[in-house]
Amino acid sequence: MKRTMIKSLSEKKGQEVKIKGWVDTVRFQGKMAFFDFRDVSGKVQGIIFGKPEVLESAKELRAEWVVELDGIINERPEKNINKDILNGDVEIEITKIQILSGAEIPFDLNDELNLDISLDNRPYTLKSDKNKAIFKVQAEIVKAFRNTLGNFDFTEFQAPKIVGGDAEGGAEVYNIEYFKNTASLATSPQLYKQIMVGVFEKVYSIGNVFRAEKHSTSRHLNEYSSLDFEMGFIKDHTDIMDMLAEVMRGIKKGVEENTKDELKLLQAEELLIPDKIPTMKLSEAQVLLEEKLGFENAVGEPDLEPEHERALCDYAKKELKSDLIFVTHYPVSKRPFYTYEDEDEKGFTKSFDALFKGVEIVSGGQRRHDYDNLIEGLKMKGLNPDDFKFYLQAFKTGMPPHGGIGLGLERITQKILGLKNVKEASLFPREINRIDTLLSE
Ligand code: AMO
Repeated sequence: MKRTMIKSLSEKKGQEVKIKGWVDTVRFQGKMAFFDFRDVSGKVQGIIFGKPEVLESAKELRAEWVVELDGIINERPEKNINKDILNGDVEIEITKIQILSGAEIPFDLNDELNLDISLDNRPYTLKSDKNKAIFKVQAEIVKAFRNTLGNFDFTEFQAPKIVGGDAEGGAEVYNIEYFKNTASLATSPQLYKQIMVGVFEKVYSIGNVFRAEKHSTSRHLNEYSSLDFEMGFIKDHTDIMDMLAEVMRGIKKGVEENTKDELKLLQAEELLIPDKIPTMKLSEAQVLLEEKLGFENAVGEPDLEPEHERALCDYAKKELKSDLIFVTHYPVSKRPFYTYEDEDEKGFTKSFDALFKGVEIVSGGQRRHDYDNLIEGLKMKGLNPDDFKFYLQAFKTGMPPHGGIGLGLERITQKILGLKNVKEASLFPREINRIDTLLSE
C-alpha cells in the first residue's frame, strides 16, 4: 500500500490507508489506546480498539517514536467532531504498527524551559510547536524577501564566506588559517554585492555572516543570516528606502497569508507598515528625543543609544501608526568607508537605519560609486587602497550610482514574533560561550 499524507485523510473515509510519521501523544486506557500522529502535512487522532495483538505491539510506543501504520479511516462519533481542526471529523483505527525507530525523550516538549536548557537540547526542543512556528515564519520571511526582489528583476547570487580582509573595515572579524596565509570569515557580503551591481545592476544575496563581537546581548549573535540587496541607477538613498519598504510589505503579506496559524500560536501582533514610512534625520530624531520623549544629551551625539531606538519606535507606533521608521544622515565618522557623503550636508551621509519594534534591523544607503571619491573614503578611514585593489576594479570598469541594505534575519524574526531574545530566532545560535553546547571557560 502506498503512503497517504495525513492532511488528506478526511477524504479517505471508510478506506484502508498507510501513514508514516511520529507519535505526538499517547494514552493507554484499559483495552484501548489513543494517539496523535503527525507528519509534515498535519496531525490525526489514532485509536486501537478491540484488537489485542495490535495493542500488544503498541505497548512500547511513546512520544516521538517513528512509525508506519496501517488503519481504517472512520468518521468520529458526532459528539467528538471538531470542525475547526484538520482531520477533526476522522480518526484512524489502527490495524498494524511497524516501528521504524524508537526515541528516548529527556522531558516533555510543552514544559516551560529556560533558554540555555532549550539550546542545550536543540535537536529535540526544535520540535516543539512554538519553535516549529518560529522557524516556519522565518522560512516565510526568506521566501518573501526572494519573491519580492525577484518580482523587481533582482538576480540572486552567492557571496563568498572566506574573504581576504575585513570587508567593512571596522567590524570585528574571525581570522582563520588559510594554508600558509590568514584569511577571515565574511562580516557581510558588502564588497561582493557592490561588484555584482556592475554585472547585473540589481542583486540580492542571502547567507550567513560572522561577527566576532564579544558582548552578549538580546540582539547580538556571532553568526547570523544577512539578507542583502544592492541596486544600480538610484537617485539617492530614498530609492533604497522605497525598495526596502516594498520588501517589508512583501514580508508582511507573505507571513500573514502563509503562516496564519503560526502567528496565532505565537500571539504575534499585526504589523503596521503604512504607505508612507516615517522618516527623519538623525539630528531630527535627537531633537524629538529631547523635546518630546524625555531624554537628555541626545542632540549632537554621533549615534542613537538602544533606549533611544526603543523610544522612537514606541513613538512611531503610537503617533504615526507604524512599526517601522527610517533614520537617515548618520555622520561620516560612524559609517563605513563606502558610504556616500551628502554634498548638501557635508559630514553627514546618505545612509539610514531602519528601526523596527524597538531595534535596528537594517543598515543601508547610497554608496560612493566614483573611483576617486571611494579612494578618498578609504583613506579617510585610515585604510590602504592597495588592500582593496580587487574590489576597486569594479569602479574602474563601469559602476552606476548605487546603494543597498543588509537586513538581519534573526532580528526581524524576533521582532515580528515579539521574542525576548534574538537567540530564540536562530536555529543554532553561536555566542561567545556556545557552539551548540556550552564551551569550557
Ligand atoms: P550592519 O553591520 O549594520 O550593516 O548590519 C546590518 C544588519 O545586520 C544585523 N546584524 C546583526 N544581527 C544579529 N547579530 C549581530 N551581531 C548583528 N550585527 C548586525 C542587524 C543590522 O541592522 N554592509 C552593511 C549593510 C549595508 O549597508 O548594506 C552592514 O552589514 O539587523
